[in-house]
Amino acid sequence: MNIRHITTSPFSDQKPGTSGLRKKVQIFQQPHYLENFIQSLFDTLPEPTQADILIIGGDGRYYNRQAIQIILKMAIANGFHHILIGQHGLVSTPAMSAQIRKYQALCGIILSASHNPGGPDGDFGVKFNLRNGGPAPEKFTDAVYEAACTIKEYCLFECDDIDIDSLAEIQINETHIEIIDTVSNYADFMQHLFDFDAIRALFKSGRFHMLFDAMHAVTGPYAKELLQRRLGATEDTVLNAIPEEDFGGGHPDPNLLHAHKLVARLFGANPPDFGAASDGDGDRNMILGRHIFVTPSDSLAVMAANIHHLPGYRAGLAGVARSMPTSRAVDKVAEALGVECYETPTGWKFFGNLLDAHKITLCGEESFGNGSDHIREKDGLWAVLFWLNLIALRQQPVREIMREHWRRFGRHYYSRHDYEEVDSHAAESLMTHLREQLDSLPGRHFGDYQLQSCDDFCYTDPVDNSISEHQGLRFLFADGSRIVFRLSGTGTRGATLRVYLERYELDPEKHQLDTQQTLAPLIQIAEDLARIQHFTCREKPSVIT
Ligand code: VG1
Ligand code: CO
Repeated sequence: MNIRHITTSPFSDQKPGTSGLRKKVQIFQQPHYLENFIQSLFDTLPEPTQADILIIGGDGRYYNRQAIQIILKMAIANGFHHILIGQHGLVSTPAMSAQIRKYQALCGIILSASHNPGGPDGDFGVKFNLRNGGPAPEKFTDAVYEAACTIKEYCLFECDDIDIDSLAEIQINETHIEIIDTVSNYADFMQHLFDFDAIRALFKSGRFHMLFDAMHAVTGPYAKELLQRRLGATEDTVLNAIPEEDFGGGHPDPNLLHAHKLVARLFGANPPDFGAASDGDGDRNMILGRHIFVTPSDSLAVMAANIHHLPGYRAGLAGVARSMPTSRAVDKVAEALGVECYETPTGWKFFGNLLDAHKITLCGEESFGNGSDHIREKDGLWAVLFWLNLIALRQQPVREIMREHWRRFGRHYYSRHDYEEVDSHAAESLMTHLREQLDSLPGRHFGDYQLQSCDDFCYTDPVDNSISEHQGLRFLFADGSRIVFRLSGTGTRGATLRVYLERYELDPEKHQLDTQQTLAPLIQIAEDLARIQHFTCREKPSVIT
């Protein structure tokens, strides 16, 4: 047997964040770093039985291939009998979730830092999902961290690198390895959820043109298969379709800043009817129409209001959930439909329990993520297909769909202001400064706005009663406006302060205003409350979405 036991010692910085362990590539490349974390994961999982499957894949970023070889050799040494690997090492996050569920796998390891840039100087990450297809719950990630803090040894099977580019089955030692095509599996799955005939007819009419920006990340092959091959969109539909290790030098984050070329097309002369983009690992989405950007929070609300028209969701909604900072647009829909709306902390892992318990059908986050009970992750292309199906059914442009939605439910003007890479201590001080005021602020007036309540968001999971504290500071005003402050759990340098701003407007005459202007008074209040300029030493946010 070629199993080597290698002596190691713990690293102090392996605590998983909002979604897995995310660090600079150079950190992951340190001797034993990836190995320690993976061994800690394997030690926390139940001992694999003959039937247990492990799936490995990533978003194709720099270090993906090397990491897969390391994990593969460790998995063989750790007694996994059956391992599936995405061809070329590629598996999008939603496709991973779908595969885990399809094969009832024990665990899926996703190598991705999601929307963070890649390349030798970029970021790398490891996420792990368990049997239900979703990110491991906090109890599990805490246990992995504990194991990582005391690790003394890991083991590795010594063999040549394995060819992950051809679809094949390989036997090594006691382990059966299969290289699988997750693209066609995922596309087959989507076909059951949406009315492909209706979408095909829409493209065939010749009156509808769309652009999808894969941002040189993992969704390129999936989007080409679905949109161009199966749905008949023209060959020029998918942009930047080839996954690259550095995402073509770009930042694979589908928002107004990083997908600005696509945005310019939709807001320029002769725009296509519909535009969409997704992130590094394919779980995020951005939706655009002619001269209109649909905020992710609004997208969730529109989905909730229309979901029962779609083939996979004829039974309607069991309930909905949104992360706390996500705008309350979906709450209005839930109220009108008489279904429960849950408010969870940021990060997809909190939706898993609600989905498993059939308490919700649909969920989403303001950070360009929506999903449903079809898997246990957010799903970028799924959201795009949802919108295409909706447009095909309603025969209306995106702008018209939004206008009608706001007329019925009111409009939530919404924006997120991010201050990236600020000094970690300064960011903590800002949060402490805010926390110290929580008791004294309610009732106070800020110009026309009266603060009704504020708190440090604490979530009690309605399924397993687990408690998650300090999930962000909420400031609610008498007119329904809201400001939320929280620190990111996915950054890899310094701290990122996120300020979420929201104002509700019922009057249809006021549904076409400029978002930043409409939110200007709240932006000022956020500054007054948190002294952002003072603490961060920044005059303006790094990113506004
Ligand atoms: C960010 C988003 C959050 C999302 C997370 C993972 O986290 O705000 O909504 O769930 O990224 O998304 P944070 O802690 O930086 O705010 V992804 O696309 O990395 O899987
Ligand atoms: Co992502």
